[in-house]
Amino acid sequence: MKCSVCKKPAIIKLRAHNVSFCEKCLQDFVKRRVREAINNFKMITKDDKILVAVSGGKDSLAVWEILHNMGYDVDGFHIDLGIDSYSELSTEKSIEFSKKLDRKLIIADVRDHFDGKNIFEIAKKAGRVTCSVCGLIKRYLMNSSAYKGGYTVLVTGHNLDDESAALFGNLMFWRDNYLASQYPVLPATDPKLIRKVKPLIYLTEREIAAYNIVKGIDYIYDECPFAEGATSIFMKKELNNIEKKSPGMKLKLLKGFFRRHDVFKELSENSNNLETNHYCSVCGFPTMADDKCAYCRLIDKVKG
Ligand code: Q46
Ligand code: ZN
Repeated sequence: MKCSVCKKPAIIKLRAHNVSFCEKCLQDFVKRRVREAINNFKMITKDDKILVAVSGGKDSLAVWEILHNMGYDVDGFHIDLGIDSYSELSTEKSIEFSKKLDRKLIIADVRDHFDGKNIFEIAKKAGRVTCSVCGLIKRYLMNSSAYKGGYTVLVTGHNLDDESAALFGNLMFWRDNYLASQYPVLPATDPKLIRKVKPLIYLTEREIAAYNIVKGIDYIYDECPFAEGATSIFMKKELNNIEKKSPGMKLKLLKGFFRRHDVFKELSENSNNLETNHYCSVCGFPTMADDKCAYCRLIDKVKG
C-alpha cells in the first residue's frame, strides 16, 4: 500500500476519502481538516485567548497540540473527577502534556467544590445519574474558569464519531432543543458565557488515534468507567456498521445536518423562549432558572 500523495509506504487507509497516507501525509491531512473546520465555521483567530478542555484522552491532547503548533494562544483546563485510578491517570497525562507543550494547565478538582466528594458520591447524594451531574459540573466549571481567566474561547475535542452519534441519538428522539444547540460553534450569548468550538468535527476517532501514535502523544487509552453502557457508545457502533458498508456516511450525515441547522434553530426558538436574562443569585452566572442556577442548587443538595 502506497501513500496516495507522496507514494512512500502508507501506514493507514481511509476508505471514507478513498486515500492512503504515510506518516507525514497523515499529519498534513489531519491539520488540513482542522484548518477547514476552523475556517468554515470561523471558530477562532490568532487574537483569541483559548482554553481547551483536557481529559488526557486522545482527542483533547491532539486538538491542544495541533492548535498550539498552528500558533494559537491555547492553555488547558482539566477536571479531576476523583474516580480512583482513572482520574489519577487522566490528570497525570494532562499534566505531562502541558509540560511538553510548555503551556499552562488549570486543574479543578470536584472534591474541592463539593465537600470532598467525588463525582459518583455527588451524583448519589443528589439522587441523579452520574453522567448527567458530571455534564452539568463540567459545563459550569469550564465556563466559569474560562471567564475568570479572561479566555475568549473554549475548545473541546469532540470528533466526527462523537458528533454523528449525538446527532443520530437526537434525531431518533427528535430532541429539537438539542438539535438546535448541536453545532460546531456555540456563540457567547452573554458576556459571562464563553463561546465554545469543536475543531475536530471532521476527523474520526481512528484518524485522531493514528495521528497521536505518529506524533508520539502519550494519552490515556481507558475510557471513564461510567461511559460503559452509554447510549452514545451504542450509537457509535451502529454508525460504524453503516460506515463499513458505505464509507463516508458519518461525514455526509453531519455535514448535511449543519447545512440544515437553521431549520432546527427556528423550530426550537418557536417552541421555547431560550433567552437567559436571569443571573444566579449566588454565583452571578447566567441561568434559565429564576433564582439559583442548576450548579448552585446542586451544591445545596450535596452539602445540605
Ligand atoms: S460524563 Fe460520564 Fe463522561 Fe463524566 S462520568 Fe465519565 S462518562 S466523564 S464524557
Ligand atoms: Zn450559580
